[in-house]
Amino acid sequence: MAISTRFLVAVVGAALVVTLLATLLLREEGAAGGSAKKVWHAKEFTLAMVKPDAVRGGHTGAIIDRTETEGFEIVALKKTRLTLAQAKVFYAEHKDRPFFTALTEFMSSGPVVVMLLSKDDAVASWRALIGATNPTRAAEQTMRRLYGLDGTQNAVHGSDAVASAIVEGSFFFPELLSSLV
Ligand code: IDP
Ligand code: MG
Repeated sequence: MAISTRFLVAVVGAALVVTLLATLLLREEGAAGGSAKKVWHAKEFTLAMVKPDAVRGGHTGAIIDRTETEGFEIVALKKTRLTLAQAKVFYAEHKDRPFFTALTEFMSSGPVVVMLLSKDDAVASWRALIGATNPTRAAEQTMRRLYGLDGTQNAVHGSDAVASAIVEGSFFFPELLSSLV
């Protein structure tokens, strides 16, 4: 009898934990008036960076302000300076591109401000907010259009996928790796 009581308590306890998790992780999804369904949901992360040109230009404060206004939570933030070797690791995917030397020299030319950001759909929404890679082709009011100088010195970085955000997030904030995956 004692065992079955303990079993019952364990089952009820487990059910409560599952219900609590579901409340935190499930949200309604579906058009207004349409058939809404519950889907599993966890906030997404992205790695954002104020590049050396924008730090030098005094735009860090405006970029952070806009970041919060647009609903991103700043999970972690630091100002640091990449060595040339670190810039080469960070941009390793571009190592065979003609602009690799200019890019890595630029990225190690002065301090950067890196931010780990969280929001629903963080990767895509940050990319939309910063705009196209080349500031002259970026939409009005995007960060790159506002603050970018040219195709290399384009003011801001943003991860291009959730998988990249995890790699880049752990590059700058290795202590937070467990909260990213
Ligand atoms: P992204 O930053 O928009 O993701 P990527 O293609 O990943 O763009 O390129 C990384 C960075 O390399 C760019 O942000 C920019 O600083 C630089 N870059 C990209 N394409 C060119 C180019 O054609 N000429 C010079 N620099 C470039
Ligand atoms: Mg990229």
